[in-house]
This record gives sequence, C-alpha cells and structure tokens, in this order.
Amino acid sequence: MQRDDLPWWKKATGYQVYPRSFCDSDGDGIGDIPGIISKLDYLAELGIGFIWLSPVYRSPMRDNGYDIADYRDIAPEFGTLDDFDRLVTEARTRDIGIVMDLVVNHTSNEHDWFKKACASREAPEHAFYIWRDPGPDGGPPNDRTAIFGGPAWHWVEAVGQYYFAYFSAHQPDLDWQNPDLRAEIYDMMNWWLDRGIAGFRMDVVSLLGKDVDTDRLEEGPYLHEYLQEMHRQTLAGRDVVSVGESWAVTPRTAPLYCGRDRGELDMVFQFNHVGQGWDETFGKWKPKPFDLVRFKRVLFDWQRALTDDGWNSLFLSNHDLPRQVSVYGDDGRWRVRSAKMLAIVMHLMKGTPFVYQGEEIGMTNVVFERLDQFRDLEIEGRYAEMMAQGLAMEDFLAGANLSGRDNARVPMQWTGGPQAGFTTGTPWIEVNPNHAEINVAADRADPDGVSATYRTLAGLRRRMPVIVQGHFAPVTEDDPRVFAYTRELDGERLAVIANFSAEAIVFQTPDELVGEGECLVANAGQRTAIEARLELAPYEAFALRYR
Ligand code: TEU
Repeated sequence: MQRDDLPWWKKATGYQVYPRSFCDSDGDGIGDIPGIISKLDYLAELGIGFIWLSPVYRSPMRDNGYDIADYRDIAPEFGTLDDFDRLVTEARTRDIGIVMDLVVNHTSNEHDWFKKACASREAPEHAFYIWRDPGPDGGPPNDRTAIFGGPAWHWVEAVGQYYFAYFSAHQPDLDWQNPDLRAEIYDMMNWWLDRGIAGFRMDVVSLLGKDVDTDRLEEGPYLHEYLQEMHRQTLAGRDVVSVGESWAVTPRTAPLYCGRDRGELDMVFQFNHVGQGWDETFGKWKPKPFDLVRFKRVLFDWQRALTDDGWNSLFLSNHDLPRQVSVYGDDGRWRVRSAKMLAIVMHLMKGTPFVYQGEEIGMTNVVFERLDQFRDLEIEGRYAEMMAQGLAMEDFLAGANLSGRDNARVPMQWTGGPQAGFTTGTPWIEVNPNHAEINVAADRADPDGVSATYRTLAGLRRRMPVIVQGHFAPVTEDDPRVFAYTRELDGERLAVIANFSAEAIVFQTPDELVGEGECLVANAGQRTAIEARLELAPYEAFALRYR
C-alpha cells in the first residue's frame, strides 16, 4: 500500500548548512548566501529535501549568529534579504525547502530591544528581558552560572538591576512570560513564513518556559503553554516543519512536544545518544570510550518511545558536535567504510535524518595545536575556567580537539586546492589540512565515495514507504559489536545489520533475520542473503529487503 498522505518532511532528508563555513562567493573568507545558492545543484543531486540554515540574521557574531541583533535582516557578511529570497526561490525550483533557525531564547546584547532595555526601566523593551534586583548581599540574585562560563547574572548600572543570560553575557535571555514579547516573536515568525520558508529549527526550545526565581530553566512550568500558543499563532494551517532543539528532553517528555494531538512541534532534536558518551564529571571534555550497547540502548529507547505517536529526528552531527566519523567510526584506515556504516544505520531507522555539511564526504575532526587557532566562544570561556582550576595547556587542547565545536565549523572541503575551494581569500577559521585527500570533488569522482551512499539512502527514503513508516524492531540489543534492526510495513520487511568494530567478526544471526532478498545499500560488497553464521568485514553495513 502506498501512503502518500505522509507529510513531506517524513519522506525528506534534511541537510544542515552552517553558512559561515559552507561556501564563500566574494573572497572575504566568510561563507555567504550567494555561495549557498551556487551549491544548490550539488545538494539537489545529493537528494536532500530541505536545508536547515543555521542563523543568517544580522548579528555581531559572538556566537556565529546565535546572538541575533535584528530578526528581520540578514547579516551583511552573508548577503541581503534579496539574496535570501533568491535562495528560497532557487531552492524551491529544485524541490528543496529552506528551514530557518529560530533563536528566541535570547537576543544579542546589541539588539535594539536590549539597548533600550538597558537605558531605562520605563522602556517597554525593558520588560522583554529578565531583570532582578540584587540579592540580600547586594550581589546577583542567585549563583547560576552560564553555559559558556562565568555568572549568568550581569549588572547594569543605568537601571540598577541584573539581567539574566544563560549562555553568555552577550546573549541576554528574553522574558517569555511577557505576552508583548511573545506577540513580537510570533509576528516575526509569520513574516518569515510569509516569505516562503519551509519551517523552523528552534534553538534551545525547552528553555522557553523557564522560571528563574525557582531556578527551573529546562522544561520549565510555562513551556508547553507557550509552544501551543506559538503553534496556534504561527505554524497552524501551514505546510511547514518544526524541529525543537533540546538538551533536556527525554523519551518520557518527547511526546509532550511532538505528540499528534499536542499542537506544538513536529519533532525534537534530542541529545541523549550524544550525552551517553560523556564523562559524569568532565562532560564532553573527557569522553568515555565508545560503548555500542549503551549507544544502542538510547537510540532504541527513542525508537520505542515514538513508535505510534510523535516523530524522531535522526542525527549524529551538527555545528555543536565533533565529526561523527571521528567519534563513532574510524577516521583513519576505515574512514570511508565507517562513515557509510554510520549513515546506513542512522538513515534507515524511523524518523527524519539530518546530514551536517561535510558529513556526506566523511569529513573528520581537525587538530589545532595552539589556542589562537580556535574561534569558538565556548572554548574561550572554558579556557578561562580550566586555567583557573590549574589544568595543563596540553590537557586543555586535547579536550578541545576531541570535543570542541570548531571541529564542525572549519570550512567545507570542496576541493584539494587552496583553502579547500571554500574561499579565494583567508578563511575566518583554518581549513583542515586533510582537504588534500578528503573533499567533495574527490569523493564524487569515486563511485564508491561516501556521498554515493548518502545519495542512495535519500533516494530509498523517497521511494520506499517501509523506510518512512515501517515498524521498527531492534535485534540483539546486548551485542557489543553488531547494530541490527528490522523495519516492516504491509508485509514488506527490511533488515539492517552493521559491524561497529575494526575486526572481521562472525555474527550468530538470530533466526528471525536469516533469509534471502535484495540488497538495498551496502558498504563492503552486495549481499543477497543473511546466513545463520554471518561473516562481517570490519565496519561492514548493509540493508536487505526480504523476498
Ligand atoms: O545550542 C544549545 C546548547 O545548549 C549548546 O550550546 C550546547 O550546550 C553546547 O554546544 C555544548 O557544548 C544552541 C546552538 O546550537 C548553539 O550553537 C548555540 O551556541 C546555543 O544554542 C546558544 O544559542
């Protein structure tokens, strides 16, 4: 049975563009919108259905655009509103939607609202932000610290109050409890939706319902009331997609955001599968050795939680995370094969897959040897903290190289030529020297390149309802080396099997998987049967449709 009533974003593969690092058209060393337009044919060939565009709004770029100074204008280094409209139109002609990044937990401290808010308590904009009087000792209202280091409260002499900024002092939090502020945001969202965008990715969405007085920040008391209101006033009745980013959401709370009858969002970006690899004390700066059983447990729990209601997003990479082949695969000898394996395993689960720029050619982490090579404000904040704790420079650099956000932010590697073909000028952050070997031109020239597998996967998803809709069933959850599952819809059945290790192994196949069929995708040779005693090559992965 064909199921053509499915929303387009369930059949589509998403692709995240980080504009600053994607393609520079004018030689200033910073990627821009005309650069993105020039690569639309490349993205269309890859078979993607929509682009999630990291912020392109006017911004002082302290956090590369996640600090917005004007919600209704484009950063001059990225282009103009006309360029943006052209991007939307040009993408549409290729059946690609443009999904904007909605960053409304905070603005930049250079937003006009905030400047007015700091000038006078009487200004209406003052009430757009979170202000509190000093605590009893004259200091900040409480000792909350900011995500990027230092205190979360900052004193403004002119109004004699502290403002709350959960990320950095340059990113003051908006007061969502103020209905006038919420109305401004909805109005702005409609302004973009009316320009023809395909939806929103919503930055740190689970912080919007916070109550700073009781220190309930994540998934706070007002969250779902606001998301429902937002939906009614902006998204309802439009054929767009909405994805809420949350570091706090769990399989238990996810249905509250994306359950069918909730009237909130279509799906969430969750990070449980990322966080399972972090140290209890040092977090991402000291990751644990990869543990497949732990990793599968989280992903399978999410598959189970949203089996009948809600929808999963499927991803391992974004602009905040290190490169997936370096974390979960092998970025040396088995780079190409393990990059394909990760794609096969992720894209064939139930949900909408997201590819982060460069992932489709197996781009790896970069190695920086000096502090001044990093650009991320998180590294800056973290460095100050670590030095205060007496950490050795080399230990700091090791953590930053392993987990720092700049890994994902070095320029897209288009060619093996100067500056990886990203710019004719000096890039704002150094290119990875391995672009000589790892680049789009080389990968595409190779029929066995990584991007060929991504193209195949996107095509399969468009064609095969079982990939979109099929029931998901995990197999051998406790096996420390094999990742396997089945999908089933209306009598059609698929198996996906992957060896997450650098050794050739023999998998004692559970009876339910033994059978013959057609190979849909593979990274180490075609397979037309799954035997009881299955020999798997290092990092081998494949999907088989049973006869
Ligand atoms: O990220 C949310 C967030 O919490 C991350 O900053 C995360 O904590 C961090 O990467 C872990 O090291 C979103 C954006 O994706 C990120 O780029 C922004 O910096 C952040 O919000 C603030 O807008």
